[in-house]
Amino acid sequence: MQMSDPGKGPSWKAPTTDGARDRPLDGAEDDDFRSALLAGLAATPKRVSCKFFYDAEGSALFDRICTLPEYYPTRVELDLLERHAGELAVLIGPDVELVEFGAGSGRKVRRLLDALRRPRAYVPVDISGEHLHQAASRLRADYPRLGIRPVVADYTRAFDLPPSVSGAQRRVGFFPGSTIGNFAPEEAAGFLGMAAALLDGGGLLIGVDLIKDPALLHAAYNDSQGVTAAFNKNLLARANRELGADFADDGFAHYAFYQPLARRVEMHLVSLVAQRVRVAGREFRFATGETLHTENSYKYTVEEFRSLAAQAGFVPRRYWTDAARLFSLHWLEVA
Ligand code: AVJ
Repeated sequence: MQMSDPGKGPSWKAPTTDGARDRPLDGAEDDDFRSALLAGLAATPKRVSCKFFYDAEGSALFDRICTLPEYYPTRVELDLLERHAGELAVLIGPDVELVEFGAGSGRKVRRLLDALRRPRAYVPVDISGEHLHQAASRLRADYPRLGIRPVVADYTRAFDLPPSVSGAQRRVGFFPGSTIGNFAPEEAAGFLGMAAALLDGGGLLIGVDLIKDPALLHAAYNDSQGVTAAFNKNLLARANRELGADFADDGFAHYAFYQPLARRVEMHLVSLVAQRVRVAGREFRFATGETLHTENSYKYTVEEFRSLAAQAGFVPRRYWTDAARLFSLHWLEVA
């Protein structure tokens, strides 16, 4: 596995397109869907960042993925948060400002907030103002004494946090769901280095999906109800809705597989025929079998992840896994 080069140090820099040939354009220059998709379709092999999955339709499909019997990460992580709530509260300590990278559905952060003693503030960081607004208003009703301070930012890049609220003892990051798996290991090290700087004096609670029997990974990304396929194909439907593209829904197949050498699940949309597609007034050709690479989801062993975190400026403290060792939750303190 290509761990980040320790000689490069953990300091965060925005990922460049260097070495991007074999991965989606995560963190590359293009922030908006139009320019990112146009650039990704012109590249060889074709690719687009998985961050564009999450329009309203895609977010709803992702919420359904989280309830699927084959998709263990959500279920196992929620269970770990509940099972170890008491220990988490002790390790994390009272009066914290909780910074969540990405505004989720709120289920996980509620479980954590309910475990903590007198959490002072909740700072969700998300690229979408709409997600932030929803996350904030849902929580405000149930946690009236919690300061809620949404920050609109792309956390795959360097960004600043507002000053801590008064009374907060330390800043604690929360990055659940193994979303870190969307970064290549060297990018993950960069993200962790940036997080360590933001969370100086505090720590990070992070969920990390584990290497396991590929058959279980395969099932998790090829569910029997076809929800993951619909989630993947929604990217094309989104291009049709927003960019006047003319992707044919039956022209592409969802294809997801675990690549044990790269230690990642790859998702692709495979062209079933030779075809031309128009996107925002430009034409692109797909050969039969050509793919648009839409996502990587890297998996780790517990020890690999702890050493990655250590290289990035954290002291790995406790971690928890389920009995079947499907998923892990790590408490990291800033060195
Ligand atoms: C949100 C990135 C953690 O990689 O498992 C679920 C996204 N993709 N099914 C994952 C996803 C297909 C998910 N993450």
